[in-house]
Amino acid sequence: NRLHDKESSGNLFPQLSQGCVFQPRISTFYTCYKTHRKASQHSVTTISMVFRKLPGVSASGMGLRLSQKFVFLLFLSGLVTLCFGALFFLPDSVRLKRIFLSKTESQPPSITNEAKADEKVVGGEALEDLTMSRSKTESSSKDEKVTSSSNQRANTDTSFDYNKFKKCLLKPPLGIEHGKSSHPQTLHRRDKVKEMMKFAWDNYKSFAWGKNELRPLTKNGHIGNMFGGLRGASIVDSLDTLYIMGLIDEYNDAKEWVETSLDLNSNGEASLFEVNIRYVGGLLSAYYLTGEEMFKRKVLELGEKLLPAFNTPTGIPRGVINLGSGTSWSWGWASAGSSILAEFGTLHLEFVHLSELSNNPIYTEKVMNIRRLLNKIEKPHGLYPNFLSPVSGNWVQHHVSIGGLGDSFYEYLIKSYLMSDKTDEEAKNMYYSALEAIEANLVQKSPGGLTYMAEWRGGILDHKMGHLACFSGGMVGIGADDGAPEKRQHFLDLAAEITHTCHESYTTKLGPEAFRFDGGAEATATRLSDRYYILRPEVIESYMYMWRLTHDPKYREWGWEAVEALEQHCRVEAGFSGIRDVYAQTVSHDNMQQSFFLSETLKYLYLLFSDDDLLPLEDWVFNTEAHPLPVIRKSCLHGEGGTHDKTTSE
Ligand code: DMJ
Repeated sequence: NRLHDKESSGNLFPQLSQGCVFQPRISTFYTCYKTHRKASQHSVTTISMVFRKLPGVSASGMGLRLSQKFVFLLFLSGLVTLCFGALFFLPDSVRLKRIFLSKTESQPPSITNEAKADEKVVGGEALEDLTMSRSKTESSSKDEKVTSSSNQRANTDTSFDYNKFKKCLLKPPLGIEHGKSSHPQTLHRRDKVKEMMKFAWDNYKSFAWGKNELRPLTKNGHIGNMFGGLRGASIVDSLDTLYIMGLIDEYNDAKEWVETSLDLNSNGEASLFEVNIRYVGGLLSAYYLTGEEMFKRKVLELGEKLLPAFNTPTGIPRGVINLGSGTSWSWGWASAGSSILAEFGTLHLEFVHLSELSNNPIYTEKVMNIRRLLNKIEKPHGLYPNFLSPVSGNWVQHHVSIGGLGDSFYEYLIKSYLMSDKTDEEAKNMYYSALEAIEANLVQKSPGGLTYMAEWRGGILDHKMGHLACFSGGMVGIGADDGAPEKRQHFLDLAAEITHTCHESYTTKLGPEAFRFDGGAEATATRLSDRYYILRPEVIESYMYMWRLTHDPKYREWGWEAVEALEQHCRVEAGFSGIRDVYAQTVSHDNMQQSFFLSETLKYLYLLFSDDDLLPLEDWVFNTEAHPLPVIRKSCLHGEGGTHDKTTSE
């Protein structure tokens, strides 16, 4: 420790400091000392003066030799410790790691091989693999401060009254006739979307049953590394879509799989965000729509496993959690061990429902703590940057985006307000202030007259919009009504303009991952690497909301264009696949049927061609993976209430 101390080194090694830079590690210092030993007897004398301070070592030659052995042994043991420690930083797939650290093995070897094979495929997955690299900042559930006063274990009281909940809805969830339109063309289009869902599902079932996603070209399953060893992402993501489409045999198969095969005792490393939006969101929706107690049991069990991610000095969760051990860490690519706004800011809806179902406030406390910190912290120009330190609670970089890394945080502010039956004033205020800052700093008009949301890097605008940012048409739309009265029409116009811009980016009927508005570009991708389309829903999501809000027929027409393009470019023999270049004449498929295609893209299309009484927006709020969650009417749920008309369909 003394050698470590800069001040002592300055006093003790005045001469050595010229030939041998002081090193924090004793081994490095010793090597340096040996090199200089012969050249400088003076230094040796100085060193011996130092070792005289170590117990049992004299300044004599014998003492020096002993000290050399001592230091050498120290060096050796340090080396061994270092090598062993380095094992922790190797990927789980490395054999050495599996041999030495069998407890950290997260997947059986066969799965590891499969995941390895998966790495070769390009597209969205390249990012997925990259995202799983670790950052240096890691926490264990045992050694960091627990920020909640509640019991960390979510002791659950499962006495939630489902029948009462149903009575508190204003309308029947599936409408009078399952949202069936009386307009023949609309009905025909909706049937087509249902057929697409059945096709996507049947192929998943035939070739990838139980795996996370289908690889439609190679006709096999994909596991990936986002879900911590959990399986069946496409099944859990599809439950509600199958149910609302009336694909009841398929829904029953999915339900049976969840009951018998969804194993929550996995010990892998998961994205807290992805597990929350897909698994927690999917199971919650399935429970609320069907009343099956099994879904509630599963989701409460899973929710409890996510709690240790919040054990950080600020209570801001880290991005990755080991579902078995509760250890969490930040993404390797996130600067300085930071957490991502769109990840820790996209938990609110699901966690409030976990508290509702378990009658345990701990989940709400966790997300309210995040809210408190974000509300309090100083915001550059009123904007929320994408990276925040879970240790200091400060912003790490001033990069702001309504697309990737930021997107669903804003979405969850307005949806928290709507889901609270418009009682959560704090969420409302945060949303409208954020929107004001976004309008003042990010919303731009292109030379060609297109409205878009640019990205902001420390005050400098990047004139690009991601496909992900296209959800914002719908978001601004659903928030329009509750804004200041003089701004309502303005918000609706803004929502329509953004949706129009996103439609413009679909020049070939499907749009690229990112498009630009500089160098003469008008909503087009200028880089080859931005031209892929991975079956994302955001543009169609905005069509659906804008249809519900305005009933302008153009939104249904635009939705139909997308259906035709999906059929033409993405449908292959065994499912639907993303494509690598939306501008290419010859289509090249990425061999992935993303689970969000079943949960979001096809669900939003189906709703677009349904009447508004299928999942009415007065009663339901869609999470960011399109899983419908009911509005919580506290006074009704916990009082005498009940407005549901008994004559309605179930
Ligand atoms: C989905 O998993 C969610 O919509 C998420 O919020 C963002 N990206 C994908 C779909 O593009």
